[in-house]
Amino acid sequence: MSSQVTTGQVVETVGGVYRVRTGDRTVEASLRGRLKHRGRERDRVVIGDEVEFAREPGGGAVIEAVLPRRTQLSRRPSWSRFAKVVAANLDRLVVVASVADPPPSRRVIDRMLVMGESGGMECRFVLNKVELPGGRAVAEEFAAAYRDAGYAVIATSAVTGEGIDDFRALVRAGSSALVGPSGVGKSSLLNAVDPGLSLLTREVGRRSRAGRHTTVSSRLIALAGGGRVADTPGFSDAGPGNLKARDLGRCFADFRPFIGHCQFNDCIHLHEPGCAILAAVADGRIQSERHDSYRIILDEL
Ligand SMILES: Nc1nc2c(ncn2[C@@H]2O[C@H](COP(=O)(O)OP(=O)(O)O)[C@@H](O)[C@H]2O)c(=O)[nH]1
Ligand SMILES: [Mg+2]
Ligand SMILES: [Zn+2]
Repeated sequence: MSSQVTTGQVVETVGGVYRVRTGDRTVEASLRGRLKHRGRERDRVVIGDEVEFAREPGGGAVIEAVLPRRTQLSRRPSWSRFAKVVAANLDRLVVVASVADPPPSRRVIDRMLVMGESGGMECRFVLNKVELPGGRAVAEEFAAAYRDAGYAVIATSAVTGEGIDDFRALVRAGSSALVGPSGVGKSSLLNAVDPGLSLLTREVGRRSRAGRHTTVSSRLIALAGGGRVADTPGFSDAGPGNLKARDLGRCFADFRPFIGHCQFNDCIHLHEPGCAILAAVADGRIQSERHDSYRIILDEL
């Protein structure tokens, strides 16, 4: 008797256990040793992955195949040179910074935007803590710079509630991952949208409490009122992952109109004569701050 194959989405991984949502049920599954990959990727199975699983006679379920990924979120653990895929098929990456405490860094914001672009996600930018003294001016400066670079910006305060309606509307559609330095207010923003989540704030992370060697889970959290957010512990927010140098320019939304117009096909937009990107930087159509970030990230690839 052959077991029946069903498709579902991985919503939680803990060690070797995968919780798979199918219809309105969630089943616990293990992995078939010889997993079939319907897409090109050969990575491990992560939250958001669409999988085919079979029910076992004993009542369990086994994941047999992973379907092609629409998007992927890759991050580099602080202890490694290499990026790992931590979530698949998310619709968007929400880059979160704060106007102060910690202050926003264009380098850090740009790296995170590259992370989202390289994984095929829609990128949004949230600037939190706008109610702090001087916050309004910082918010306006950053909002103008990033709007100009092609990224919509939402200014928020988890303390006063400013901008929370816009943030809620954003995360209620489809699935999102929030990324940003610790302390900017990611957990606070999600708690403001859905108080029932009771996420720990001040980065009393599950990892730091549990200790380095304890197995921690990754989850896709369903928000009350709709939308899902990825919760992936234990990763530094650094680095665009295993991107090829020649693909980096495309991960800058403001560079894209100029790509393909350089004199040389293999131009990497650093010093080459006839470079359309450098020309756009020279006359202000691309911000030099953005090209500075490009140069720094390219250097690391
Ligand atoms: N002033 C102010 N503080 C905030 C705001 N949002 C969060 N915080 C505080 O910033 C700290 C870090 O918040 P948390 O949500 O843990 O940040 P995370 O590390 O990004 O998840 C906590 O002490 C929060 O109370 C805000 O909008 N304004
Ligand atoms: Mg947090
Ligand atoms: Zn060029």
